[in-house]
Amino acid sequence: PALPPFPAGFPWAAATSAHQVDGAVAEDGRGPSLWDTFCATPGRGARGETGEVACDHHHRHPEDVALLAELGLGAYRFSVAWPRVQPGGGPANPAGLDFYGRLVDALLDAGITPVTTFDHWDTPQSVEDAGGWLRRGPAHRFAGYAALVADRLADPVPWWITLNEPCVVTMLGCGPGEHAPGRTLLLDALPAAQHRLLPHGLAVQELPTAGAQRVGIANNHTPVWADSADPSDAAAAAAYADLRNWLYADPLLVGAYPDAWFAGGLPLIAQPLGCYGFYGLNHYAPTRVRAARQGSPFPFDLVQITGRPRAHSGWPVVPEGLLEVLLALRARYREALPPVLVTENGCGHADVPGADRTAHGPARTDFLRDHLAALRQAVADGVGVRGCFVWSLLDNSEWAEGYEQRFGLVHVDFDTLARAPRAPSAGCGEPAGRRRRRGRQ
Ligand code: GCO
Repeated sequence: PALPPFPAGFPWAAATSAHQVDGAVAEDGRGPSLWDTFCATPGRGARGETGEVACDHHHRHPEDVALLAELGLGAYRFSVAWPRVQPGGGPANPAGLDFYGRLVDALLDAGITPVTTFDHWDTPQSVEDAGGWLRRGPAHRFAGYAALVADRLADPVPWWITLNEPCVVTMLGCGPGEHAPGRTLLLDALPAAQHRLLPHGLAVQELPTAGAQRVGIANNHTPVWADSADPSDAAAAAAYADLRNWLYADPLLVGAYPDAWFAGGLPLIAQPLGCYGFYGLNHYAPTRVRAARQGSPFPFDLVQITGRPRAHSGWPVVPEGLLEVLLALRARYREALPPVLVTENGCGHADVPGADRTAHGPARTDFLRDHLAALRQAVADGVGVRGCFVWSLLDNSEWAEGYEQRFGLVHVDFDTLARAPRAPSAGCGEPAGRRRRRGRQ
């Protein structure tokens, strides 16, 4: 049977983040972020690509706001670069705050709702130099920074996201070191998980005083599939789900850690649910897990999901995974689940030489259509979803992968920085050959 349409006024939106689009890294008195340092280190970023110029959103934001309006999008999720606003601790850098003030004004003038992330991974290098997220100290510095931003922008900005995907900072940045800051601590990285949630708790406490009204987090969730019915595979899948999904959500929503592996900090992290305007869900793909083979450093092994199309990132395309993850959140948290915003969903495909770069091509069109159908099913099933942000507005720097994977609704030519909205016609699909698997989906 046909699904009912999305509710009238359901907000359609797009997202970006500062490191991935802003560029202008040495302007305005901005200091280096740990991602600048990581990308400048030989062998870290693909093809030596950095965020120095990125999409030059810093200078071209008026054009990008016009594109959002042209696409008919009602909201824009962007992030404030902490090292632009407060590069070394102490008072705010006024020129840095002014940039975000201009961006917010342009959005409001165009009738687009700003949704602002305080920290989308680009922590100042000065924080990392002082021990980074392996220590508790940055939590307090983050809360001070968030208050500076909120003092300036809270009135016009209705929606605030404290952190983007703290799990990735622990699981890719400090565990295997595939992301900045590039530490290779394996399971000894776990303190970073708690130290990433402390600033969230502090900010949630303090932001309403600074006038911020709807505050939430953007957590990445993946359905975790056991590779077989064998109890050892099921136990491995449960351990992975704890580490990857629930460790970052249970403390916020039910005031407990999912497992005895974790400890500490709860009084700060577990804020009353009334503080949350929404829960942000980033979702890309499910993960298949089996019991660890001998010699594995983790209590599970990841197994490739086969029989599905793949995005250029190597991630399997499983639209019903979005429905599965929304139903799992509702089943786990029930009335403790705030209204959900899908704060990221999308797919990256490389340009195909000779193909029309300004067409989405069937792979991205199918991905978006089928994920929206899964979202519509979740809404029809009564999950309280309040809006959806496509990742991303623009092709941009995909972190350590550089600029090859294109996630944009808008094509960016990285030689000229010219933008061109993609039309939903055939033309740019997945190039044969290079399909690398990444650790996070
Ligand atoms: C993340 C980030 C985005 C990514 C996107 C595609 O989830 O990793 O929020 O910055 O670019 O998810 O990988």
